Amino acid sequence: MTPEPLATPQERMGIIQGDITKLTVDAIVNAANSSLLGGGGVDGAIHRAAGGELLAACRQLNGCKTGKAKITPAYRLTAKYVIHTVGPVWRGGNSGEPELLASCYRESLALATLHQIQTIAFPAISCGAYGYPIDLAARVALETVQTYLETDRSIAGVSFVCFSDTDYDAYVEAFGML
Ligand code: AR6
Repeated sequence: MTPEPLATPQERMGIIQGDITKLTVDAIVNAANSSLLGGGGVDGAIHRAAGGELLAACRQLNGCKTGKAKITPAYRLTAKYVIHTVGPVWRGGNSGEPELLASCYRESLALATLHQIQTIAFPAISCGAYGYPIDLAARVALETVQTYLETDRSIAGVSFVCFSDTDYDAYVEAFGML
C-alpha cells in the first residue's frame, strides 16, 4: 500500500494574528533570552500565563545558546509544551543573524519532531526587543520551516503568530514569495 500523500509544506503552514499564549496547539515557541529565566515581550506573556512552575523548570535547563532550543512542559497553558529558543540580536545583518535565526526555527522543529508534537506555533522570533526587521525575519522563518516540512512527515501544522497588523502584513507578503 502506498502511504497517503501528505499536504504540501505550504498547506501545513498558516499565518494568524493574536496572542500565542491563547492557542490550542501541542507546543508554542518562546522567544527567550540565553538565561531562560524570563523577560519582557512574548517571553513575559508566556511565563505569566504558564505560572511559576515554568520558571522553576527553566532554572533546571542551564540557559540556552543563541540559535538553539530547549523544551519544557507548558503547565497552565493550553499547549502541552513550551519550546524556548534564543534568537539573535539584530546588529545590521552581517553578524550571522540570518543563519542564527534559521537555526532557531530548525532546532525548535527538531525538538517538536522528537516529542511527537504535531501542531506548533511560533512568534516572530527576534522581531521585538532584539530588533530584527520583520520583513527579513518573516522570509527566514517561512523559508526555513518550508524546507524542514519538505522532509518531515510528522508535523501537521505550523502557525506563525503575529501580534501586530504590520507583522501580519509582512508575513502574508513573505508567504506570497515562497
Ligand atoms: N503573542 C504573540 N506574539 C507576541 C506576544 C504574544 N503574547 N507578545 C509579543 N509578541 P520579543 P525578541 C511579539 O521582544 O525580539 C524578551 O525580554 C512581538 O510583537 O518578545 O526575540 C526576552 O526575554 C514581536 O513581534 O522577543 C529576550 O530578552 C515578537 O513577539 C528578548 O525579549 C518578538 O518580540 C527577546 O527579544
